Amino acid sequence: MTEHLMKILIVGDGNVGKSSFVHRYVDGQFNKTYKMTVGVDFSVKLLHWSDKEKVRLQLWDIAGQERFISMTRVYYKGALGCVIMFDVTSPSSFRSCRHWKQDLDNKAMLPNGQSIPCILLANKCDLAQRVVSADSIDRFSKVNGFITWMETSVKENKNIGEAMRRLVQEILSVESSLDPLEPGPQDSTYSQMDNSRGGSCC
Ligand SMILES: Nc1nc2c(ncn2[C@@H]2O[C@H](COP(=O)(O)OP(=O)(O)OP(=O)(O)O)[C@@H](O)[C@H]2O)c(=O)[nH]1
Ligand SMILES: [Mg+2]
Repeated sequence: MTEHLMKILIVGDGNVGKSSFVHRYVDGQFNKTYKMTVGVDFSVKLLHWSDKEKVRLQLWDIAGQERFISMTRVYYKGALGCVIMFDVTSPSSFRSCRHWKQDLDNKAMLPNGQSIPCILLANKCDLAQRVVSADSIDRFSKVNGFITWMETSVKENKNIGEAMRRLVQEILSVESSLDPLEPGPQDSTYSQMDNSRGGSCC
């Protein structure tokens, strides 16, 4: 059994739903009350990807305020994938995605120098007051090099697992296209043989 270890970043402005997303994905729960993240929170999720492969995800849920604190370079080190999230009822959180993507591309890259796979999530699509149009998200996603974008509702459990599967799929396909003689990103492992450790499971 091959186990792939992947460090995944979850970034975006404060209050867009990043911690809720991780909580829903890992624990299957949603909480209506907002508790601001300070610094970074960590979670682990184990996926049985196929008969021969497991994927162990290390999820780094980074506080929205961290973009202004210049700690992101430390957090991004060794990451293999990224979720950038905004709130469809907040145009400013959508505009910030450009800065989050630039910050990521400036500070994190694959061994071949390419930017790390990144998916754009338009969260809170259950809310009637949505103001960011699908057309503008689509254009923005293409121009700024996202692998794709998806509407999500953490509250209604819409597209949560789907979004993560799409990102993991992209990371695995990048991995298989990379030169096996090249060293992987620092502090991170693409794959390893190890059945011994526990963790939450899909
Ligand atoms: N209606 C609705 N509310 C949501 C959704 N996702 C999250 N929320 C709410 O939005 C608020 C903020 O969610 P968090 O997950 O704490 O936001 P965050 O992005 O982690 O914020 P920071 O930790 O400050 O960076 C909470 O009150 C959540 O209950 C959603 O899909 N729909
Ligand atoms: Mg949070």
